[in-house]
Amino acid sequence: MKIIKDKVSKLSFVALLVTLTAAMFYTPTASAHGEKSQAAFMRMRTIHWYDLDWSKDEVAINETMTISGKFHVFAGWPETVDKPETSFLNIGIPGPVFIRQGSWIGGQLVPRSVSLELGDTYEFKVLLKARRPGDWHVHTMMNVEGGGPIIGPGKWVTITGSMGEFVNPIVTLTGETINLEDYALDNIYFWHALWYSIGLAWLVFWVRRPLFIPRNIAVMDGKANTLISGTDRKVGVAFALGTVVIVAASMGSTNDKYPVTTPLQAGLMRGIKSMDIPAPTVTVKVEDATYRVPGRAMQMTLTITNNGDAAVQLGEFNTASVRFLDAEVYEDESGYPDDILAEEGLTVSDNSPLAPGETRTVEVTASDAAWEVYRLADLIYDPDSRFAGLLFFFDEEGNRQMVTVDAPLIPSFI
Ligand SMILES: [Cu+2]
Repeated sequence: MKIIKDKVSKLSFVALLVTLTAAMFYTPTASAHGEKSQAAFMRMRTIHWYDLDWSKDEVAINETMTISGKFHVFAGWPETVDKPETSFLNIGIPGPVFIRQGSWIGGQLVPRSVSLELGDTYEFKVLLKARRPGDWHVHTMMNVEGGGPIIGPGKWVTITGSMGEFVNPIVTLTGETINLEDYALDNIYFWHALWYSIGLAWLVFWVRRPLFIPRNIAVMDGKANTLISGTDRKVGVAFALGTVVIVAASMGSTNDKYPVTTPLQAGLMRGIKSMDIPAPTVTVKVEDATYRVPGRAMQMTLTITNNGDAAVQLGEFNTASVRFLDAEVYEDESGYPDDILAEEGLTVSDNSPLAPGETRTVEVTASDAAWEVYRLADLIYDPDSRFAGLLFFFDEEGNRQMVTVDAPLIPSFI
């Protein structure tokens, strides 16, 4: 009976180990990053990305491309998300398929976290170097402490060539040129293998005897003392001492080999320069807003007042990186990703130029499958179902003004 129990518990242990190992090694290639699963209110009410430009659609290994544009930090930032006091400008890609060679906000290099001000708009640029061939969805992204990664729009970029050719040379502060791609790789393999085998030896030593159930029975019977022998104790001490000796000795030799080291740099940069955008001369009041579930359309009643000196027309509504355009007023020529560009998605009940000094109440409809495909419509199931976005007005000469809107959204199921 005891032998059978031993066998069963050993078998189940091995099965568990195999499952865990398999789970660790099974890593299928991810091509997108769950951008659609991020809560709609996060994408609509935090960071608004616009005027984006992916400099290339196809790039060879070792070549560079840039992503540049602007982002507006929404003044109606949700209460449930920490303010962007510690934020890091990032790129959302499936693993290190590119390396980031530099990123800039307002012209300043930002290798660290930055503090962003609500209501401000910033210009940014990220320089990427291609590392792994394939088709990748490349997103802008802002990591906000307490808020998580806030994803921007993604565009497919193809990397060609072979990963074996990728190099990442840098000159260290001591004047040595190294290739970061394979620097000290042998050492890394060695240490992983060493600690892995020590761990495995430790496991095997304990696993080759009766496991959980027989040991539990022994403890229940008051025979716990018989479970650990003198040899077990000696082996335990040998493992402990061995570990300490290996760590101490290798630390000594590492310090000899690399006398100058500096810690990884971290910290917060404040006072990042935001854009000087004159206050818009157009004001917009959202009278009401509804989302029609069957029509995949959002309807807003807006009262627009033009306090400027040129007539304006509404050309674009941008929310969560989905752009709804009125094709008669504005056409996008930037090569913005198709799936989040509704070229004729914006309908305005009266979009004739609004003269200076004039006020007009209009019905604005933003309709596109993107509401469902990008799961923005999920917003209506939020306890605080508000929508937010950017409205762009254009005058005759193509001058643009940006107005933010932020209002409750009422769903309609008929
Ligand atoms: Cu993606």
